[in-house]
Amino acid sequence: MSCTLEPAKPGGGIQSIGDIRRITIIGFAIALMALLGACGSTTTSSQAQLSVVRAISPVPTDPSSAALYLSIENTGDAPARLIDVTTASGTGMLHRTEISNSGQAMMTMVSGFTIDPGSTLKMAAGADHVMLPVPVGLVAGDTYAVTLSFTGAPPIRTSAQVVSADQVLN
Ligand SMILES: [Cu+2]
Repeated sequence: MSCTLEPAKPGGGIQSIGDIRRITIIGFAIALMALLGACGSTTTSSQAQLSVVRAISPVPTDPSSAALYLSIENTGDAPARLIDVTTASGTGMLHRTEISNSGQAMMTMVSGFTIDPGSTLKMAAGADHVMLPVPVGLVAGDTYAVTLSFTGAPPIRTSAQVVSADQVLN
């Protein structure tokens, strides 16, 4: 959307040069207010509003890397895209699990997950997930910090809960 400056139309009844100057200034001020108002409303009316509903990780089987299942809700009116997940230990990879023609589950790396307005991105075992480096020695009940980066929304810092493996299956 673009902002257009409407030409100011000073009214009739101009009596002198002084009046013309004053009307021009007032007209400019009104046009400027209209411009700012129009631009302000276009930037605030359409944006993603994200909240992390759930962030769980099964106890890592590999000591320094874990799967992370996020649920992220978008209650805004514009889409956002999760493009990066990091921990203090490094950057994760966004994975999608696909079933091959031979019936095998295969993980493919993707560049992001789009979260449409009014929808929730629900990662799960055997579906969308994040694989990421985590602190060594995590046990059920621990938490670790993750930073989620998006296009279309500011980053979110949250904490992932480490749970027993059977708890991620439901
Ligand atoms: Cu994976």
